[in-house]
Amino acid sequence: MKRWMTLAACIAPASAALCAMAGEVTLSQPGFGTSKVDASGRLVEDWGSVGFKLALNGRSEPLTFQVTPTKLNGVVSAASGKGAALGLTVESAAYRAPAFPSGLDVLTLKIANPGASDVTPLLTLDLPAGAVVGERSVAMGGRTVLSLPMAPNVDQEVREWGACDESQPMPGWGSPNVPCDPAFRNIRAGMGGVPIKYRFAVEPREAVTVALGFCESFWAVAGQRVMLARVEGAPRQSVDPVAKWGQHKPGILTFAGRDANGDGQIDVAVIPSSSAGDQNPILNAIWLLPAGAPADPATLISGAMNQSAMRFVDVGGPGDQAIYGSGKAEFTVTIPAKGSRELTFIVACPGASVTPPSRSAWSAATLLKAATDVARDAPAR
Ligand SMILES: [Ca+2]
Ligand SMILES: [Ca+2]
Repeated sequence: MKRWMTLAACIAPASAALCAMAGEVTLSQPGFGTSKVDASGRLVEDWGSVGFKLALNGRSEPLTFQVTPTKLNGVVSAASGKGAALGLTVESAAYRAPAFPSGLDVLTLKIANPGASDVTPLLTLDLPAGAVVGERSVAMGGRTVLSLPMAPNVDQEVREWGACDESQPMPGWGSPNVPCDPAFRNIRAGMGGVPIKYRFAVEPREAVTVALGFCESFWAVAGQRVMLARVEGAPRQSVDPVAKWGQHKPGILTFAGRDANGDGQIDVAVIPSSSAGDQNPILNAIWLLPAGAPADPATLISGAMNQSAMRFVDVGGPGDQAIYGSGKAEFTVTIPAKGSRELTFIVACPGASVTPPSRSAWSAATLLKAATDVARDAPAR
């Protein structure tokens, strides 16, 4: 009976999850690319695949799963995995959620501890080379591919300076129509309202002058992309680049910055003004200069101070970098005795990127409810 049902499901063209080769399960939705959970339980996407390892008391084991197709809430096609490592049992579930505009894959791990005392294993994400782990997300080539259920342990390489957020490099976005440094052609944008954040190592409590370069090349009229620029230790400044300098015209804001909290870093952020019609902040260039040094805007815009600056960043350009080097995302997870812990990862499916948790209204519960509602409303086949 069971075998017959599986074959019947494979004949129905829109039936996800049941038609793959033995041991692997595909995730799909009409009109969008498919993903799969392979026979060992790794979720395979167009950007790479993600798996897990567990470590406890100096021992480390990869998590592999027995994968079978299932229906969550009786209707949502999913891949169900059962695995065990280091005395813990782990159940996984992966399904496609109908999120706008192109869907998301949802991957849930439930780690259960059958023992009589609490344990605190280290859960490691096994990610492709080149994955950059951020504060609550993982990016590949500037595309946010994973939203993390909690902040990972910061045990990866931390560079002297870099972007530390989910903003996207957009090389060539700017089209300044006056002579200026080519850095104004490349930007980062905080799509969906994510802040553009940079961090620079300085001496603890050091004062520096920070110059931020902007050039608006989309809006022609003022009042659209209004942003707030913040540099640690200095009053924040509101900026509407078109109102201040005009469309396609580079401009500079300068700040008397200081490492106010003494952690040896200067924090820089550009965020959307809450009232702005366009909530995607942009940033074109950053200069760090000695405190009190002249910061003449025209000289900065010409590029003449790039070499002498303590630091010059062509934001979104070829030398731009994330503050975190490639690394693993590791989570310290305490599992209570006779209890369990559930973690939900939101994963970019083919062609899509995910919104970081700070900007996303989705939760594990609302994603499953949306998928369930859509599956229940789908015409019976
Ligand atoms: Ca600081
Ligand atoms: Ca730039």
